[in-house]
Amino acid sequence: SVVPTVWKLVLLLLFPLAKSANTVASKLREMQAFFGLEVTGKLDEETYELMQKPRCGVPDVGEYNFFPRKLKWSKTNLTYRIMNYTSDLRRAEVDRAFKKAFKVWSDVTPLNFTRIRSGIADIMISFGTKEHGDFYPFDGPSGLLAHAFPPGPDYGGDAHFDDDEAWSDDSRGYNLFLVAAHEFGHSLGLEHSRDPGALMFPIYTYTGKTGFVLPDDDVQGIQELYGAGDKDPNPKHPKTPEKCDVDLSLDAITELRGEMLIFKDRFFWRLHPQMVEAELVLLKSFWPELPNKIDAAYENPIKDLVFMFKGKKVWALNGYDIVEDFPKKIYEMGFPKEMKRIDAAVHIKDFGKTLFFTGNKYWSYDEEAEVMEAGYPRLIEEEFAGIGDRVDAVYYRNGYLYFFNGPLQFEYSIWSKRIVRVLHTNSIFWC
Ligand SMILES: [Ca+2]
Ligand SMILES: [Ca+2]
Ligand SMILES: [Ca+2]
Ligand SMILES: [Zn+2]
Ligand SMILES: [Zn+2]
Repeated sequence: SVVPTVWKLVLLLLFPLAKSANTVASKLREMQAFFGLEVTGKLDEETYELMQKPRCGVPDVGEYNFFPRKLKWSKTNLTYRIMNYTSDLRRAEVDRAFKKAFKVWSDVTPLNFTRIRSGIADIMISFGTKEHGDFYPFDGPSGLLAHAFPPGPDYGGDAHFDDDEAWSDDSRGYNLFLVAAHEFGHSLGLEHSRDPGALMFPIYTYTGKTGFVLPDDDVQGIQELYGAGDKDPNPKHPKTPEKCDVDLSLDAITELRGEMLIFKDRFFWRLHPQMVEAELVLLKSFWPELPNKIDAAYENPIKDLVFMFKGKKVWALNGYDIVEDFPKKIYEMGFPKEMKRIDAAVHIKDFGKTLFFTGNKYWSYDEEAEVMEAGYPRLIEEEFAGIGDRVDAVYYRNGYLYFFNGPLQFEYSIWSKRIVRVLHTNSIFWC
């Protein structure tokens, strides 16, 4: 068999019903298809990496659902009861996390949630470890974080949280509010989403301290079951970008060790040179300490560092790790103190120079001497005629600069100093 024994154990933990190697392979194929990986049925590195990530214990695909699809409550007034507490948080903090998690769903539906303190509620909430009274045991720290049952009598709607996790109300350990909001989605009848931006995506990502807003994909899902509510206090639900949208514009582009990273809102696409299909992931799932959205990025391959910019700050990243002493202020690189942000950055390795674009001007930075070059800033229009007077994102390849401005992309030859082609922004994805 191609699957080493220790991994077989991992697989059996994840897929307790998969008894034979054949079933394991078919489960792997389902999982790979769900997450948009190459479907091999084999435990390759990418699949293994994915399996290591902290996640919800509710299975992703059809035959592993606890119950058939499309279950929903036939009433709009639902009750919940908190049966016990974790020792990780104060009781009031736990109460607040669950209340806020229910509000995520009541804000966008006609549903109301009332807490009761005795008797049987529709949604019974409890903390437990390992085997905890159903046939779906937890697994100790990390791995499975929680699970919940779809609407129905008895266990139906109930939500269980693994008390071997360190629960928090911030970025440490696992954020109870975020996990609870996801689980209550199951309690109301939602399944997992393939949209990496959705709350119902099965993998846990801490999304930051700023106020949580339910993503559009989840709103569509829950409103399909229950309809919309009277008034939504926060009607702007973030949509996940579509790579083939003809109006697609970009925030930033950089290479990272031979891969292209293409940034848009909370996300970036990873584009391997040999792969046609780009993978969309949340910025926070790679670099939890970075802001949710960045202005500009570039790679210095000699130093093996990627620099990312947001507002007046710059971060240096060595793979997954933020380099010590970062973030720094951009004026430490030689920019004027009053400069608020950088729009785009690109490293031209043939010259050892990095160009920075902001507003209608650009700077040139000498990477070896680590100083801004004399004679800058200059006007973009003077050096790069025809690309417009601003740059959203830019990258360099084989003598060409690719400038992105809204839905258009300009291929510019640095040798002949002119635009060679004008393309749609989304053509970077071969749309
Ligand atoms: Ca119940
Ligand atoms: Ca666990
Ligand atoms: Ca930008
Ligand atoms: Zn889940
Ligand atoms: Zn359980």
